[in-house]
Amino acid sequence: MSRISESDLVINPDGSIYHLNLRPEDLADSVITVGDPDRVAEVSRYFDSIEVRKGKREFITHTGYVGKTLLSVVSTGIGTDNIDIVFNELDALVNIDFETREVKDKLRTLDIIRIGTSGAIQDDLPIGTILAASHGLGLDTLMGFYLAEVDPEDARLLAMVRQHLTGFDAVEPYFTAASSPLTEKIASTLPKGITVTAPGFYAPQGRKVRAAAKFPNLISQLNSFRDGDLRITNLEMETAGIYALAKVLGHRALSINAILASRVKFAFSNNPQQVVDQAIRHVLERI
Ligand code: R1P
Repeated sequence: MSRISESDLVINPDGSIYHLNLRPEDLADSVITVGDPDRVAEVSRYFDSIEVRKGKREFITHTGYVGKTLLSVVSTGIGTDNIDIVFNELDALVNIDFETREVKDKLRTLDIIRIGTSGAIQDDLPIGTILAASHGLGLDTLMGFYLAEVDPEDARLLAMVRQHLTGFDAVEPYFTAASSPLTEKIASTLPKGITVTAPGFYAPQGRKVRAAAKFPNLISQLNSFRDGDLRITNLEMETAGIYALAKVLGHRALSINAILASRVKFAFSNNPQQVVDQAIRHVLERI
């Protein structure tokens, strides 16, 4: 096994990983990720005990027990650039020996569930819906930097989506399915659809404020895609990166979206906190 250098994998003097500020023993095998650092405590308030509270920058972690299950909840901040940091560091914590800086012989698989907020782009998905991402469609550039094996079914769906998105030349999209076992365990009762991950909040998600959008029909192009019952349901900023990097690293991932906005009805939730809390309770009751 080759040794990973000090500049490729930065370990702090106290033995913690560079950004997450966690030591290997601080992390559980089941991980909930949230965007907002304040949401970490909104999840961990349901824990029976909190064993670890650590953090740095936007990356806050609480690890504790729900019944006999040890869980970590980690905030990622916004965007797939942060997902790159969080997922590589979560994987390093379990799969790299920090003493020898070598990849361990026996690799561990994490179960990673995102609880995030999102806007719906189908008019039958009202504000307040808790929606599972069956797939992540990335419109950001993260996966242009990794070698990833693509499942034939994901490749087929991506080719169909690309054909459907005529004139969209902003990026090279990528497409990855959710973990089937996690979907069965956590999301069997939830509505599902393809989640689009955008590299921004405004024009990259079809919003119009002052800056002119290059793709003014982005929402109608996305929400008119169909493959049988499968359709594109919502927009956010992390899921596709989570699904694709989890797959590259051998972890299981699922993204649960609290729908706070209807992008086709031009409306936003009156009580976003309640919707997010409902998504948190849904996941914690099934994890
Ligand atoms: C944008 O406001 C943020 O909200 C959504 C988007 O993915 C983006 O991170 O998710 P979170 O509420 O989980 O951060």
